[in-house]
Amino acid sequence: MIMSGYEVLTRLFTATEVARLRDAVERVHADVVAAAEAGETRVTVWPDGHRLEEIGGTTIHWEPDAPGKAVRSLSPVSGMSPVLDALWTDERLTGPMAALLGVAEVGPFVAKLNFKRAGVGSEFAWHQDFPFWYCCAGDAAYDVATAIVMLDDNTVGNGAMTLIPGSHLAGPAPRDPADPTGLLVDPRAVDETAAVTVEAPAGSVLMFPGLMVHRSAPNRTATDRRSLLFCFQPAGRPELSALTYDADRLADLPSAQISAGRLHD
Ligand SMILES: O=C(O)CCC(=O)C(=O)O
Repeated sequence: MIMSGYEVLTRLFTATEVARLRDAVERVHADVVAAAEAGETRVTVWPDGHRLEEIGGTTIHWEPDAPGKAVRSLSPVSGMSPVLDALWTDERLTGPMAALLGVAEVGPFVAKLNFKRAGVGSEFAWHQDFPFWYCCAGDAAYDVATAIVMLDDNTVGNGAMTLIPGSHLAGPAPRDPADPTGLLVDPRAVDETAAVTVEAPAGSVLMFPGLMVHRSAPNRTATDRRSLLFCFQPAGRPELSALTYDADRLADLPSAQISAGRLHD
């Protein structure tokens, strides 16, 4: 685990718990979308064309290419469901996350829902979670890690997570000069021959640090692939919702330069 940097806890949650979590997630989804339709939202279009809509402190990230409207993700979702909030103190998550971060006690950074709906759930390109968090939290972003609770079986066909084991050890990766957000990893710097796709049944949990290089493919199947992403940090630090995104901080991180076929900072 130390070298590979990730851990898969198979069927950490029972089928009954998964059913309860799915209900909670769909209720939060319905509430947020209904509030967005009824109220005034703040719309942001990211440089990659993705449309974000904020309502009541939660941001809806719409699927960029779906016919009709489909939610790609909702974030943050803390405080919207007691069933989801209970995960922040569930020792099955906090114990391994504290061990992964090397601290005695962990607390919340942000909770997010990814929907990857049947047929329309789109790709997440190669990235580390770190640069976005660094733009918000500075060096504290080094100490954030994610537990993905799988609410449906994860398969290659529905876009299971693909990781580059050990990639976290190399620090912030060179970023893709062709990506207008400045957040994605340069695909030329990714050794895809080392990639591992994590197929696991619903109720399993995948844990990894913010520096892990990862992606996920589109969901080409006829069923949803929903996930809860709980991002933990050492206890007592401010949550992401209390911080402000400052894109200027990206200048501190490596950017890619390719010359004579070699990649360097
Ligand atoms: O849910 C997925 O497939 C990808 C999640 C991810 O990489 C992210 O939300 O940053």
